[in-house]
Amino acid sequence: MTEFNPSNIIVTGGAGFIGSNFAHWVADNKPGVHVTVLDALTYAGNRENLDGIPEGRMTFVHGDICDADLVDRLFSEADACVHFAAESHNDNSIADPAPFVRTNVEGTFTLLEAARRHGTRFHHISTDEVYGDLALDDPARFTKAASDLLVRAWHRTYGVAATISNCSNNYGPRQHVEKFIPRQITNVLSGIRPKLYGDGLNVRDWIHTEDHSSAVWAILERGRIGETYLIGADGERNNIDVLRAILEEMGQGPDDFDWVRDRPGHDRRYAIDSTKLRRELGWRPARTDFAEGLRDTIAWYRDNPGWWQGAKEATEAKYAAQGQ
Ligand code: NAD
Ligand code: TDX
Repeated sequence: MTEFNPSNIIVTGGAGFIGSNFAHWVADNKPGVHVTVLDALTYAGNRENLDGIPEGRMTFVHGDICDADLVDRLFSEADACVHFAAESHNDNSIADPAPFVRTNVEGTFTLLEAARRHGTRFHHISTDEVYGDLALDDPARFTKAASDLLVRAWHRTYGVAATISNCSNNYGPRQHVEKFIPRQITNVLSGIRPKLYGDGLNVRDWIHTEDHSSAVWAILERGRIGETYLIGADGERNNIDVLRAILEEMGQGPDDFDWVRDRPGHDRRYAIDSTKLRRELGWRPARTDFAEGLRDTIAWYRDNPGWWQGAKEATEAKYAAQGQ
């Protein structure tokens, strides 16, 4: 197997949750690699997420992945692109799907065209939800699935050196307070009762974001071109168990939460079989102790109130208007 050793990679969406964790992971683990973050700084992006990455290891470019001229210029100087930029939140996609179509579909198309022109190695970050057990009935899932298909077509038709990974639910530091785990942690820290959708029995397969980063690197370096790899760490848990673990860790009672209106079309269960990734590339998750990962995540939100307090009020107002 020939290894691909990039020295200058573009990380789209690198000011968001998973992209910023990946940029830090590269800075910490791959000394010879320079990262160019391309991020539009939407409500979900935060320049501070990249603080601490040494100068000289990273360049930040504030821009849109749909900007073909900008993308073309960046691709002319890079040897790989890892594509995290997306509209990522299901509840938002139900309220307003337009930005999802634009960023997830048109944005991915714009990047693929640049990869085709410049022969750039391309890794597309996708999600387990594209394999949801229902029809493609919510816009977040639909637009991510559409972007996966574009990547496959650009590989098969134009020979773009692309790989895809579909990962399970991530958790860890710097995740937006709209998402399940940070929402509940910051609710408790703000004196708001946590909110559980539906019957609380929906299952998600949790992976620490550091393990997602190491898996993406393994695929970029050693993955077979044209292949799709599933990333997961055997972390299936239902929502009420996760919530009760948070409550216990934060000194609350097991019933100190509110039941709220369910998400329309709420997927019952996501689960990932990562055997192919483990067998072919020898990848193993390192942060498999969920209780410990949760403790560290709670500590991060407790220690960084300035990071999340600004977004908290607006997020809760939006949820309240939806009865959630
Ligand atoms: P996020 O919402 O935290 O971050 C998305 C980032 O993309 C933000 O920094 C935002 O500013 C940027 N962005 C959005 N539109 C852009 C545009 N048009 N141009 C440039 N930048 C733009 O998302 P996340 O949770 O970090 O997810 C990242 C990727 O991982 C997504 O593709 C998502 O589908 C995928 N994924 C997420 C999970 C999860 O559990 N969160 C699981 C599997 C896969
Ligand atoms: O307040 C809440 N209460 C609640 O019960 C919130 C915000 C969520 N939930 C439930 C809904 C889900 O069953 O928790 C579960 C997790 O919800 P989210 O954090 O919104 O994640 P999910 O919908 O599973 O989507 C995630 O995985 C697939 C990512 O956010 C997506 O980007 C990824 O594509």
